[in-house]
Amino acid sequence: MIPTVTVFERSPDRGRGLARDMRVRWALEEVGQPYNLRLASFAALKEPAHRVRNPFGQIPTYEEGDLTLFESGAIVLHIAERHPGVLLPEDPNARARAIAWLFAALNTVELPIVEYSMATILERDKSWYAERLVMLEERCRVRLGELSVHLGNKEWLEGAFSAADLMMVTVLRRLEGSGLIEESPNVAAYVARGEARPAYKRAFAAQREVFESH
Ligand SMILES: N[C@@H](CCC(=O)N[C@@H](CS)C(=O)NCC(=O)O)C(=O)O
Repeated sequence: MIPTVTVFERSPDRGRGLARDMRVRWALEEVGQPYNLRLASFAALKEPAHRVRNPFGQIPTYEEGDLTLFESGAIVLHIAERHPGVLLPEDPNARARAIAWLFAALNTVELPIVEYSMATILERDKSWYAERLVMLEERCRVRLGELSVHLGNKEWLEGAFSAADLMMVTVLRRLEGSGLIEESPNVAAYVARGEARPAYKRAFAAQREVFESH
């Protein structure tokens, strides 16, 4: 069954692949699963028809037969579980650790990154912006430093490339242009390794194509 993914009709990131549908597209490309798109405007996301798919009126959503999912983490985990051994290790303990890292990407690393990036978009005109930015940058730096120590010379977070890396790389990419990633060369190299994967490139090109044709 071909799943359908809801994505922005005109992504506010202007095709830079920072919207959260990129994770889902990338996961689908890694497992070789074709998908259909449902393009939505910001207004359409807030309509009751979409809130049935996602109560919070956001992208991405994922429909596959009787199953409708929201939350990019849940969708990526679902795709990974549907394709054993591709995006999650077969060994139960290694698999549990990869899932822990997937949660860490979303709950521990993405949190300060989203706060930082939202501030740079929405709070630039505030009198306290500069002071707050320093604090938010520092919070990101702490997490990046800790991630850098864990990564060390490893290629991926837990053995082979997994859904955890896919999620972590997309989370880290939200700092693009801030200069923060480059402060940790092994983290920068890790992001570059993710971006070099053929499945990533296909997903990136597909989301860019939607932006350019709208
Ligand atoms: N935690 C959610 C966050 C989803 C989210 O924030 N989506 C953004 C795009 S990346 C969105 O739809 N924004 C439009 C809005 O909130 O109106 C997930 O990971 O799926």
